[in-house]
Amino acid sequence: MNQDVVTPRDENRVLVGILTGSPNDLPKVIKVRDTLDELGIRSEIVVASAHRTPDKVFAYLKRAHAEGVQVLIGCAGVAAHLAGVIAGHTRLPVIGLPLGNGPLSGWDSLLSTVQMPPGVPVATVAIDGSRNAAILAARILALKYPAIDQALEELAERERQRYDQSADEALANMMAKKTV
Ligand code: AIR
Repeated sequence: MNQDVVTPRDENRVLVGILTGSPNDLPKVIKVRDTLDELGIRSEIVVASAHRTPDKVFAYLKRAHAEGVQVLIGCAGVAAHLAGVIAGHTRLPVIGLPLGNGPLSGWDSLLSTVQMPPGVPVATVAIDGSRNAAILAARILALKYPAIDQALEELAERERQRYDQSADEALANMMAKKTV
């Protein structure tokens, strides 16, 4: 088995390919997969760098096209060209997740991900915006898959309930969770 691929948990087809520039990014990138899991969307994570292992990026894209992956997410820190390079090699929608590593706290990765030339878009989420990267991928997929649209509605309802609590209720729920 390829050790660079973190395999998803369910048995459906992989719809989202998540590429990330370094194994050191994984703690943040796992959160993308967790949110996709929450929505019932199968994904896979591949460690591949636009600078250090470009051939691996291209090999993955070839496989992803062949296997019917529908949305790609490129995650990287510092000089973060991964999402842009991916977007230059596919017509699939590409989401960029700039990571807040390094001495510039993610400003470098934000700008190098978002400032794409006309014709090669990367839909860039916030620095370390792992959850939004996943939800944006789900919204794209929801145009085609009603079950994902339904899962997004249920997620939104859970969020509504969470933010609709009074402070007392929220504290009681937090305490209850602590004692479980
Ligand atoms: N990176 C790797 N190849 C190209 C880039 N931009 C990024 C990784 C990681 C950062 O460089 O995504 O966030 C530092 O990588 P490392 O492996 O030195 O920790």
